[in-house]
Amino acid sequence: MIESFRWYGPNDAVSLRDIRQAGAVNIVSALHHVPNGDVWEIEEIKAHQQLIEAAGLKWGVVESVPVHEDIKQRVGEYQLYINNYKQTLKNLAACGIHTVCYNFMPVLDWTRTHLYKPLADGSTALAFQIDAMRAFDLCVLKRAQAQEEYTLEEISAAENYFETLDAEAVEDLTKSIIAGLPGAEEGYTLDQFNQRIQAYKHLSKDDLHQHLILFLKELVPTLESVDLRMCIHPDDPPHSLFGIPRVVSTAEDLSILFDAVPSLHNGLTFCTGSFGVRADNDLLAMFTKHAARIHFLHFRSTQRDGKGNFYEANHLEGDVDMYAMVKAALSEEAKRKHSGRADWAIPMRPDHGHQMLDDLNKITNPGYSAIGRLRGLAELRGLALAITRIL
Ligand code: DNO
Repeated sequence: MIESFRWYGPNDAVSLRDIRQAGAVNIVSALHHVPNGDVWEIEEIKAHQQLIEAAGLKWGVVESVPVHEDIKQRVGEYQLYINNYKQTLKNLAACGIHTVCYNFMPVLDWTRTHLYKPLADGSTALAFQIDAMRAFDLCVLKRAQAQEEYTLEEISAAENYFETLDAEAVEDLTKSIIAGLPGAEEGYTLDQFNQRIQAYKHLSKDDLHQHLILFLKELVPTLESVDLRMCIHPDDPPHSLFGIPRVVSTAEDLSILFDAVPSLHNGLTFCTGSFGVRADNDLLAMFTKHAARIHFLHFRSTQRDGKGNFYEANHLEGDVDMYAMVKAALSEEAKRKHSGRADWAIPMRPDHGHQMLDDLNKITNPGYSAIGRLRGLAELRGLALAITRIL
């Protein structure tokens, strides 16, 4: 596995030097300043790449080139945005970057209700609390259809939860959900958010699947001609929010997508933390089935409580069997190497980490402080070394 770390660019509180000291060799980054839908110009890509190379590191993975909402809904200027997307991919390949992570989550990227859940050891974790999500939907957003989509019990639990919040807590919750977590290229006001959601009222899950498939079918010839591997990131959390469909959450979703567009350039980012939120996702089976097209690994674990709530656990704890996942990744690499695949080494980043130690006193990107991820990487590195020795 190529040890990788996400870097948000020159404004990131975690510097490239910090990342190098964590032992990572590969950078996962994006041109966050380019507006969603615009072409990433070669000069811009090169300027970012030079910063990374000057620190003795390599920019090996883009996370993410965002997919414009028009493409997801297939409305408005979607054809222009698809053409721009292709041009961006060509430009990245021309600069020597051949792995691109993206997602197809409508409106919101990854979503949490609480960004600083205190843990027993004094560190903090990202968390998702279902009553908080529903309380926001029913009592803050006041989405018209919400009353029909939830059961009476769910509504009363959400309303009771809402009663416990003061104005500041309501604002914090709202911000956590709609202001955009790091890497989400869009944040909204309540009004904008409501409008965006309404735009999906007439789109079914099947429609969204088809829009994704059509998008990929258009990209494949470009991907193959410049040998660029796209890898879709699963929905996080892996279920519908606010009544909007999500189509990369389950084993069945993956089969639909990869049966329709079988090229190996249509790949997957295997995020154990996202898929792992569903108890009905058999992570190892999903990994094994699609192993050949996994071009990027996000390793982290979550702890579920069986009621729809979860928090992010330490990398080797929680519900994910990290030993099994690392072993599966290393076995896939060995298989690829044996068959002569040039891309046998798979980039892996420790995904998120707890805010801990000195980072508790710093302003950091939620989930992306240095020390929590350093701990995650160190633990994963040790696990991988031990498994390699016995494979
Ligand atoms: C969260 C990340 C997401 C992810 C995008 C991929 O930490 O895993 O921001 O990068 O959804 O497109």
